[in-house]
Amino acid sequence: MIPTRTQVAIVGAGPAGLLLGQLLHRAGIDAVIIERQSADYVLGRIRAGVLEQVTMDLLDEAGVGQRMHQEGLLHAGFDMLFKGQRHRLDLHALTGGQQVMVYGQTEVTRDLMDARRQAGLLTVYEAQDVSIHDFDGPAPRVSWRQGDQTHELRCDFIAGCDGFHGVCRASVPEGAITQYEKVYPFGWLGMLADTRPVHHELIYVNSPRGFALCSQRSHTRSRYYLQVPLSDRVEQWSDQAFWDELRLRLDPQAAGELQTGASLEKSIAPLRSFVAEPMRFGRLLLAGDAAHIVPPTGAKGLNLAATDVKYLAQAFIEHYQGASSAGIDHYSDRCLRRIWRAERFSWWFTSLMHRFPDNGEIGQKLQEAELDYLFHSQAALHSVAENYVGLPLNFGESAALG
Ligand code: RFL
Ligand code: PHB
Repeated sequence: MIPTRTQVAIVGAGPAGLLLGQLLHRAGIDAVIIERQSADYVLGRIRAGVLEQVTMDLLDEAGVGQRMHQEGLLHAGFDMLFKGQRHRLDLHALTGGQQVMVYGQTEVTRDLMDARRQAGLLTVYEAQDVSIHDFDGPAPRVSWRQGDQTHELRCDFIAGCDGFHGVCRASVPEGAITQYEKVYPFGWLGMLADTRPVHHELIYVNSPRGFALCSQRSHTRSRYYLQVPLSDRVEQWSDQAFWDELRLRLDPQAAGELQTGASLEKSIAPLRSFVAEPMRFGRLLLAGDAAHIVPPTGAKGLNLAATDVKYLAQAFIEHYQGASSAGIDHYSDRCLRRIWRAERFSWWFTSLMHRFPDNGEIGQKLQEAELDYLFHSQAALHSVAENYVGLPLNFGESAALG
């Protein structure tokens, strides 16, 4: 039975929506999730792979961290390959002991879906024509269709967790929102394969042929990416063509050790930097990709979605415990500070590692000079490492830093 009223209506069952649902449930707050796709479709999207400590902590707090700790891979560093040579960036040493967790977004989503099912909580999948109403007043509503049945859910708040192409941000009147956007002139072609990863850590590659990334999902499952022109179609790329091009972008040792095999999935994702300000409009609050997109180079997208959700859950809990509405009032400002820092890092890392068609030979030389500088400067290495593992939640909040 679908209720007609809940406290928080969550639009979108990606990691942001599911994590918010779980945190609210643990605090005794009622929420219904409305998702456009089927559960299988959501689980079939291969996306992020790297979790920051803040995200790991939040998954633990939500009670869904168990499998991540068993099956996830802690990484204490990664390699950067430029001018044909690999250099290791030691995250652990540079950040006083921090690491990142390699654990796929698909697995995070599966863990959250399982927890939701076990708790008997409602997610409406395959909802058509989802619309949100009256969020600028005291009684917002969400409506949708399923077959020839129309449903309406009344609520106190709407959490817009419906990703970049969702309905929530699009429903805000144009004059009430400012959007900042940069679209990069290339995409990432990703491939998943049941082959032994070429290296035990990630390799980020700057090559005159374009960027490449060697990532993984387990000791037996690899995830690789190639920078490709936006005009490329995934059908143009046979598995063989992918492996051949990847080999050409790697150093001789990695190229020699690369294990190839049939792809389980291949897809092309465009790269974009995007921020919508503010993130709250009356009783509608946006979180995750609905409000911002980073190019995936810095591995920040899912982690930012998780921190938005942390702040949003705290704000709702404060509100319902009758303590204060300060969390809701300050939600947008609190998130945006962290978001812009991650946008800056992701843009910088993308600019450093990709081939930009208009920058020519000098562009390549300048990138190589910057990479060479990076690996000879402790200060520069430290800066990359602290951003990659994720800046502390209270970064910049001390009196000294303003
Ligand atoms: P999602 O995952 O897009 O989920 C939104 C959900 O909303 C649903 N939806 C609707 N539901 C109802 N009504 C509507 N009108 C709706 N419209 C949409 C959608 O079906 C979907 O289920 O957003 P969310 O939850 O904010 O999560 C964000 C992350 O998915 C995203 O930031 C990351 O995947 C980004 N990302 C990475 N992030 C990292 O932190 N580390 C990484 O290593 C990393 N690698 C990546 C990435 C993204 C990539 N792609 C494909 C863009 C690698 C790639 C290649
Ligand atoms: C991934 O494994 O999908 C991945 C890892 C690191 C990134 C982006 C994507 O920076």
